[in-house]
Amino acid sequence: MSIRVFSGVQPTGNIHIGNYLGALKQFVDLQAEGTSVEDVPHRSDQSSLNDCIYCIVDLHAITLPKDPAELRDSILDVAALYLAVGIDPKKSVVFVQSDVPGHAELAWILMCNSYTGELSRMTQFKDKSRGNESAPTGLFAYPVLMAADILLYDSNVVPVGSDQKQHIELTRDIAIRVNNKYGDDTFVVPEGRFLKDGARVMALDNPTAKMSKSAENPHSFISLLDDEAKIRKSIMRATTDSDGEIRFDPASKPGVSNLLTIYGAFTGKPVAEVEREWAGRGYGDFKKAVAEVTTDALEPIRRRYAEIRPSDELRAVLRDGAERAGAISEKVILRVKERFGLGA
Ligand code: ATP
Ligand code: LTN
Repeated sequence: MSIRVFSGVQPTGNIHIGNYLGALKQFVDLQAEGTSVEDVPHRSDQSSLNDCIYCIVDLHAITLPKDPAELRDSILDVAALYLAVGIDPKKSVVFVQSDVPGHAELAWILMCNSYTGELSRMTQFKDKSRGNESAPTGLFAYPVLMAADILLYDSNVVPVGSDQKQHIELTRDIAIRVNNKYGDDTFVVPEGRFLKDGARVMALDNPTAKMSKSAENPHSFISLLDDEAKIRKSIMRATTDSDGEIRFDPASKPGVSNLLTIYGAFTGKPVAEVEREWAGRGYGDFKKAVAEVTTDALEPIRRRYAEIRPSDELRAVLRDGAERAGAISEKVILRVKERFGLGA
């Protein structure tokens, strides 16, 4: 039996190199390989190829108000980017969350098995609501919907950026809690998969905060669709420090460390090796090199995206994906309803 991989990206704003290095690149890598059993402790078999499901999580996007026309466009933008980075719809299932009703259905069941206390501790909710009394209930319940996404497909492995660690832990806690109450094989307990180097790409203008789509300064992030001139400008402007030493030390040198992370992730070299390669050289030259490896990596993605985004095939891929995802999820919903005593 193969290992089931599941992940999702929100259709909001520009997908940036943080999303790519933390998540999308892993999606593509996992599609081409069998996951090592070390990553999945509860499985003893070694699969040949993973069974990957990649979702565009539009229900998560409406936790904060969205313009309907923009949302519809963003869904297709992310779908086209999935394919442009190398997700192959013949090998992986690609679909839109709201096209499969089981996500919202399971989310309700899980809400009845999660605690307001544990949800109040989620840092993403705290950051986004900032104690605001009129924060939407959906923003509070967001991690439960994410747990439903994952558990709905009996997922073994969830590749995400390290900012999602807390949500993965919650998903595991809920799965274990339900299994203890309703039977051990109600849910598969999933594992997160985080990249060691590059799991968290920081904002170029403020390297102590994560690179984010919602930043106001366009030079804070590099979108996967930025052209060469914009990439170079954003990297040359990146905040560093005044001691002039190229060394990986995120606590006291966050800007330089972030550039080392980005360079390492795009060249496939461990950060320690990049550090040795650049020891004793200047920030200016290093930034030029970071811009170059970034441009080289993004240029083919941009080219493929321009072909895929206007094509009719995109919607056909999503329709087919929704059908395949629907068939898998229906079986899990039936199992869960049966365990809970729900339905006629
Ligand atoms: P943002 O905060 O930039 O608006 P997000 O994290 O809220 O984005 P998604 O688009 O759903 O929302 O993120 C998709 C994937 O990208 C997730 O797996 C997330 O962990 C990862 N990711 C987001 N930002 C970064 C980052 N700066 N570094 C590494 N991974 C990231
Ligand atoms: N919460 C995630 C997006 C997300 C997700 C998922 C990731 C929603 N559902 C299921 C992995 C699996 C985020 O904000 N980055």
